[in-house]
Amino acid sequence: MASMAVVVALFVAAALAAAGHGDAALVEHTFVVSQVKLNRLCNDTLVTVVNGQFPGPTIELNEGDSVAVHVINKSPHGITIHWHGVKMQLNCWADGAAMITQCPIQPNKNFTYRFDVVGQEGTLWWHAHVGSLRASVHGALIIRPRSGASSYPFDKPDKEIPIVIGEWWEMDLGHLEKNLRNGYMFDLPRAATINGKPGDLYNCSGTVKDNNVVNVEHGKSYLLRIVNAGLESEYYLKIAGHKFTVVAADANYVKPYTTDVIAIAPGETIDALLVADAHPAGRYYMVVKANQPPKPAIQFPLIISRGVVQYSECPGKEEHDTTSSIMVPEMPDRHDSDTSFYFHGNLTSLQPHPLLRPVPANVHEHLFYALDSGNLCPHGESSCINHLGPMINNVSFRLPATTPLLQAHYHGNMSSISTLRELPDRAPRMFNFTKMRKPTSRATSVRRLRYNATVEIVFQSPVLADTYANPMHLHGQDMFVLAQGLGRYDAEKDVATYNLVDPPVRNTVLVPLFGWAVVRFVTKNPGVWFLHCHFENHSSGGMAVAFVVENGPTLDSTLPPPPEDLPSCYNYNSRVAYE
Ligand SMILES: *[C@@H]1O[C@H](CO)[C@@H](O)[C@H](O)[C@H]1NC(C)=O
Ligand SMILES: *[C@@H]1O[C@H](CO)[C@@H](O)[C@H](O)[C@H]1NC(C)=O
Ligand SMILES: *[C@@H]1O[C@H](CO)[C@@H](O)[C@H](O)[C@H]1NC(C)=O
Ligand SMILES: *[C@@H]1O[C@H](CO)[C@@H](O)[C@H](O)[C@H]1NC(C)=O
Ligand SMILES: *[C@@H]1O[C@H](CO)[C@@H](O)[C@H](O)[C@H]1NC(C)=O
Ligand SMILES: *[C@@H]1O[C@H](CO)[C@@H](O)[C@H](O)[C@H]1NC(C)=O
Ligand SMILES: *[C@@H]1O[C@H](CO)[C@@H](O)[C@H](O)[C@H]1NC(C)=O
Ligand SMILES: *[C@@H]1O[C@H](CO)[C@@H](O)[C@H](O)[C@H]1NC(C)=O
Ligand SMILES: *[C@@H]1O[C@H](CO)[C@@H](O)[C@H](O)[C@H]1NC(C)=O
Ligand SMILES: [Cu+2]
Repeated sequence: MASMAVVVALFVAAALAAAGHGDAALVEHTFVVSQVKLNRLCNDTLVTVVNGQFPGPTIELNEGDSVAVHVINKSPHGITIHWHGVKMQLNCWADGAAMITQCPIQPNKNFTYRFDVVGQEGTLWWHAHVGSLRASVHGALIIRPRSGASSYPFDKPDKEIPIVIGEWWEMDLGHLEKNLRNGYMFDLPRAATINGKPGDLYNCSGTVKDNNVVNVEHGKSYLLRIVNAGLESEYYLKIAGHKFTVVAADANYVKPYTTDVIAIAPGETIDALLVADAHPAGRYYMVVKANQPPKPAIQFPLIISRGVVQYSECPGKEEHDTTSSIMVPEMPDRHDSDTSFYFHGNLTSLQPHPLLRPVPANVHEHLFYALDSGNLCPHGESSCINHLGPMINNVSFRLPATTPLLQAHYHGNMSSISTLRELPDRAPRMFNFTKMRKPTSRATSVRRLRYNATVEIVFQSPVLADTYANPMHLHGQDMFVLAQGLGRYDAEKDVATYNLVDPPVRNTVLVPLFGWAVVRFVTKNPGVWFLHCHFENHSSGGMAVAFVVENGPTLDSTLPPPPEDLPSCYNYNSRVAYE
């Protein structure tokens, strides 16, 4: 086990006990970030984690609560923590995106993130937002209604169970990030994990201790709070002999949707009810299987993990017969992208609900973002074939080297960032986003947006082979996902398919493989908000842009000054541009 002796100073304030009182509470945690050796797959691997745990601690709170997380960095890396999906109204400083909103917390330093969670209910998560460290520095963030679980818009479950899907990397994550930034994209995790466990399909495993075990009682219902914290794969999740009723996605309620398979891309979360109604003597595998693009995309070994669902009250049996067979679900094919397309297409928001707003009608900014990868190689394709630069509209994003964008923006000297460039609103004229490896270039691309503007973005994935779906994640606000489709977006006919009545509301939109998706949001939150693909592969490489949202006319639409102890960038040089 962990060689470290960290005092896990964790206390959750009155919030949890006080369910039903409706008073806002302060929820406080201490996150000690350090490197520990964890044993998986017959191997001790040095990993960076919070409080010695993989995945890290779950934060639980009620809507309206305030959160204070004291991050103490005992690791050798610069650290930031991003509160994925939390809206951070007028609190961009706490968003935790390295070099976008803050400098990393240096080794042996500490910083306290303070934020309120308002107007959101469901499952979100937190993760490191620097380099590729989020692979092991992450955990769930659970928001219950202010008056407790009794005001869920669905039958109160008997129990709630976080299911954090992750990936186990045996390589140094700093090295991984360096490779990705330099356009080398062929590193792979050793295994997928469910709540940190790779399951029994791998060598050096094969016993119950390698499986995540969910114990259920017959007839009871369970709310699975599912997070995909993996770096590189969308996953299909199934439990043999059981169905799910999806009730929320990205901490927004959806109309109950019954399915036997869940598709979840990196950055997405799903809340799903599971009723334990199968034969209680049986045992059932819970499987997560990576959904991978078809040939001619490079074919990787299958990334899969499984856990077990078992019934604790098994009539006529004292204990489960560990040799009895466990029922295996029939999984979608690894190249099946239709199941994901339909799963995403079938989600609609739960209307009416007090937390849901109507879709804004008048669009002020029409953006068309072509997602692709170009060739960053300065001397032509043949000399450095692996220099892929993921990009939006022919600009591959690079972080500013010394001053975080938000700091520069706040002080009115954005122009001091020499790599800054305004991202064009559409792809270049001749850009047909069908063929990879056209030349591209790097810049700190930003798009300025005025306060209270309605923004519509059409995201277009490449339509020819050897590409990926792209889960695009927006910080600081949720997006209405109006439509998705295959092939090239065609305004003439596709506008007619927009769902302006009950579209799902998400912080991450999966732009389908060979297809497009359209989102809308209103800029009500001044600051600098990162928009990026949540495949680490693509985000480290540059499929990203920063939205600079101006202040509004009033004090309550103006970004307050930064916290006094916001980390400074002194000596931060781990990010060396390769050009
Ligand atoms: C956090 O840093 C401050 C300033 O360096 C220091 O005074 C304080 O003791 C530190 N707290 C912890 C818990 O390390
Ligand atoms: C253990 O991990 C190291 C990298 O940390 C790797 O080189 C080695 O092959 C692994 N050993 C096994 C048995 O998987
Ligand atoms: C990373 O992305 C590139 C470009 O889309 C793709 O060619 C490559 O196969 C991906 N690698 C991994 C490990 O996902
Ligand atoms: C397990 O080990 C065997 C024998 O060493 C090897 O052939 C096989 O590929 C390994 N399987 C996995 C999933 O690593
Ligand atoms: C919903 O899913 C079904 C199959 O599961 C599919 O036929 C249908 O097209 C989907 N609806 C949308 C809007 O994607
Ligand atoms: C930006 O402005 C701030 C405040 O005026 C100043 O401290 C800082 O040096 C400036 N940075 C650059 C790069 O000009
Ligand atoms: C896309 O561009 C490539 C090269 O730039 C060209 O060969 C191809 O014909 C174009 N495809 C379409 C559909 O325009
Ligand atoms: C994309 O950017 C590169 C580098 O600036 C440039 O050479 C190329 O012409 C651009 N592509 C298009 C289609 O405009
Ligand atoms: C935001 O814009 C809408 C119209 O798009 C307007 O009705 C509303 O009053 C504006 N709100 C603020 C705070 O400016
Ligand atoms: Cu992507």
